[in-house]
Amino acid sequence: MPGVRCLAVCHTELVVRLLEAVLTPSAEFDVLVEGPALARRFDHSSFGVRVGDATRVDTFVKADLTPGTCVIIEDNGRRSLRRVVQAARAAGGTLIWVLGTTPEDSKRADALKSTFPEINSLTLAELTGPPLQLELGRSVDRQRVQQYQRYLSDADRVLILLHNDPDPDAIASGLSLRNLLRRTRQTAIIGCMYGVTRPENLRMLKLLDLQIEVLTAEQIKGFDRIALVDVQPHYFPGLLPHADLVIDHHPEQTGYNAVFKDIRPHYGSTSTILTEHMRAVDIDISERTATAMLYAIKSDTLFFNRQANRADLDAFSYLYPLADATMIRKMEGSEITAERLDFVIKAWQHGRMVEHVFCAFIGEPSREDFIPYVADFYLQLENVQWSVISGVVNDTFVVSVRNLGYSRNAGDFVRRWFNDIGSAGGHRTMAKAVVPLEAFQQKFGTYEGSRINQRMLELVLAFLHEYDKASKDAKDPAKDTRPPRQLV
Ligand SMILES: [Mn+2]
Repeated sequence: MPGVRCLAVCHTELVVRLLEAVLTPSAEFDVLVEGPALARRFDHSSFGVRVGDATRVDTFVKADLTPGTCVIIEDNGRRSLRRVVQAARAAGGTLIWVLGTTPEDSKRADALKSTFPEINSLTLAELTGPPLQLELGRSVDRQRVQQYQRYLSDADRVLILLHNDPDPDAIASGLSLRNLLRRTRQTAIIGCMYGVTRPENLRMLKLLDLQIEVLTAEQIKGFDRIALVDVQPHYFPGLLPHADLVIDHHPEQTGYNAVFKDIRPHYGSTSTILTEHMRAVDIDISERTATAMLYAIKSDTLFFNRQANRADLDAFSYLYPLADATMIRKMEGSEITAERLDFVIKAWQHGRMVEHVFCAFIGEPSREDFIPYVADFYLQLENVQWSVISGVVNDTFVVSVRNLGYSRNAGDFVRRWFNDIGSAGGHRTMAKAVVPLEAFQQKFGTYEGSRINQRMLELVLAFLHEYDKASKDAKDPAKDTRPPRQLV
């Protein structure tokens, strides 16, 4: 329940403890009690405790109640319940649950609903299972989605902007948001500054009959409202100091303002966030949209091998029956094209295999995606545990690393050598570094062809041996970032 805050008005320790068990640590949880005696029982708890009169509006105001706060009010059978609900509403509360502890309470809750139709009721039994968490999260999502839907509804021209060379997650997120905004390809453009290049992504567009417009900075500025999905405004330096809506699963960035944003870095894909948005407002998800989103979740999480969590699995299982599985298989069919085969052969001819490491420099491919493709390819070869493929694209040195079952982390390898001269990052099993060729040459020496590959192999082996050594003598692993001396 990212970003969910709950404020509970409680009268008994049992209910406070139950709510704590159900809500923390995923939600921010505060308790409001009437007297200091009850409050003292929670002196050393992880949640906030306030003492105050819950029939007073200012008690809720002081507790920072906002329209997005989930207010849970324990029904203790007293007549003051109605006044507590009134006070919470008057203080701006819109998401209100009345928690009944006895069977009579549900009748009282029904009576209360005739005055306040928007309140929800809840029983102790419902409290102990996951449905509560889900329901609270969904209510917050619903409110959030309805707000941005309203905000964007009167705009003439809406742009849904994606990052360069959009991947399946960006494409599916664009399509999903267009559905959420109830717009068509005429009234909401899905666009980017540099179009799709990877063959499998082009194939996805073709199979799903989707269009991504390529736009200039000038054209982008001409839209009434701009929403970004799977990317944040800092990605476009100087272009978007302000955005209307940002939905993304990459780490949150600063330096821009957005009217609405929903950033969830622990999610495996932006499509997962948007699946939750669609479910929260009960929108019909078409087969085409479900197919795109399912494929996106699968590919962004590498079928759950990369960072993924419960939410990704939930979204996946929700979309699965709605999607066209055959079409996904067509999109996935790892396309062997003639030009890819050229680089696979080149890598085989010039690469080297040492200690289960396959290392190859493939020269200057016309596109960057040949490099990860070749890296993936050689990880399938028997005895290969690390595949390290490098190449030069537009004066940039690019390295893709894949590993399988080796104890060392691929992300650590690229950070170890390339973090100081370019961008380097990744996970245990896959990583990538992109550095200016000049910076690479300054740090590691100026070489050509097979000598570059020799140097890369040295870096890999040095990294792997450094680890063996460190784990053997269990010393503080020396943080020497100098390149290793060259092997002869
Ligand atoms: Mn993504």
